[in-house]
Amino acid sequence: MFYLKKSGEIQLEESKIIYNKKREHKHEPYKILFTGLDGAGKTSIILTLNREFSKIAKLEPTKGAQRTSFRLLGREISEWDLGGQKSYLISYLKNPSKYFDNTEIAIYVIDILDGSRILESMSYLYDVVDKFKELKIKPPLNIFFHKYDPNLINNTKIEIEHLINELKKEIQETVDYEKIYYFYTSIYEPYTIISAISEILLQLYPKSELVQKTIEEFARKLNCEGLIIIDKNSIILGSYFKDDDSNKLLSKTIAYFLTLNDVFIEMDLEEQNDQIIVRKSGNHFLFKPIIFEESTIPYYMLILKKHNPFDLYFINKDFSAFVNIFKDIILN
Ligand SMILES: Nc1nc2c(ncn2[C@@H]2O[C@H](COP(=O)(O)OP(=O)(O)OP(=O)(O)O)[C@@H](O)[C@H]2O)c(=O)[nH]1
Ligand SMILES: [Mg+2]
Repeated sequence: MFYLKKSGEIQLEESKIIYNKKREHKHEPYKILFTGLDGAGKTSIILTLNREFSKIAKLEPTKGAQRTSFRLLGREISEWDLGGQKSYLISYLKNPSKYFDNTEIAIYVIDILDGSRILESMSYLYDVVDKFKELKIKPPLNIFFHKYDPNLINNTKIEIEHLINELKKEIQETVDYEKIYYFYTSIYEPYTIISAISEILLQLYPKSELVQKTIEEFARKLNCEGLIIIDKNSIILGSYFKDDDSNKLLSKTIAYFLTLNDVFIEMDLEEQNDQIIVRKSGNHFLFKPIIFEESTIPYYMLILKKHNPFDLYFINKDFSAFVNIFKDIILN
């Protein structure tokens, strides 16, 4: 009797704690931190994700900590872009609780084209990790080897790959940190940024697994080569590819379909549920908004079919069923 009562009390205490934690999480946005030296490319990465390509050419150094927020799967994400000029870097380290605390995900950007500042960049990385430890937080640390441009000539590419391997080794040996992940990114291949950020952010959302399963099922039903669901911030919520070629082809086109769609909306050519169809050398692309209700922000579906053109009648029929399931997962 006594035992039961006692355990009941403990149980209650525990569930209260869990409940409070959940409540806290519900209201507070996830904090994503972008840090690294000045000129590393942090702001350019964020602008690429927002498809604000024209702003990249005129970029000024970021002044202090710039915050923006957006919603992903119904949760608010607060994006902190920490300007990397020397005086700012020092002030972040002096006041770590203000800048680093509550970081849910950290992205550290290293300019791999600027060999002369690699040591400085590594040194700041270690400072940041120390601050995380001081604050007793353990956000996944995602290191972007940035400016890994597609047009690097062969010799440079080999040198850079060598450098990156050395850096990884050094980080592994120097930093005692549980979750470190590496990405190769370039603004000249927007999909490197889109896929890295999507992978990183979706770790925060347990329901993304269910979304992924639903997408795979739907893609098989359509018998297509590839299918991607993406939101308006270029975050890939799930994807299916029959093979690597389809993956490459579809992934590389995402940013351009989204941009084309932006143009159509801007020119008032876009009606709800309008789809864009493109055919090139036996590859058929279909880009289609997913809209639940008029007021909600749309998601987008991009499908690749090889050989056979789309049977739009069948796609539309199956599509409505898919949208209902998708909506249930997203809104609950
Ligand atoms: N080659 C190449 N250049 C890039 C890439 N990304 C950004 N840049 C250039 O790098 C420069 C600095 O980019 P920013 O985004 O302002 O760098 P930042 O890290 O925000 O710098 P701070 O705001 O001072 O901390 C700009 O001239 C960009 O055009 C890339 O992938 N490849
Ligand atoms: Mg900046």
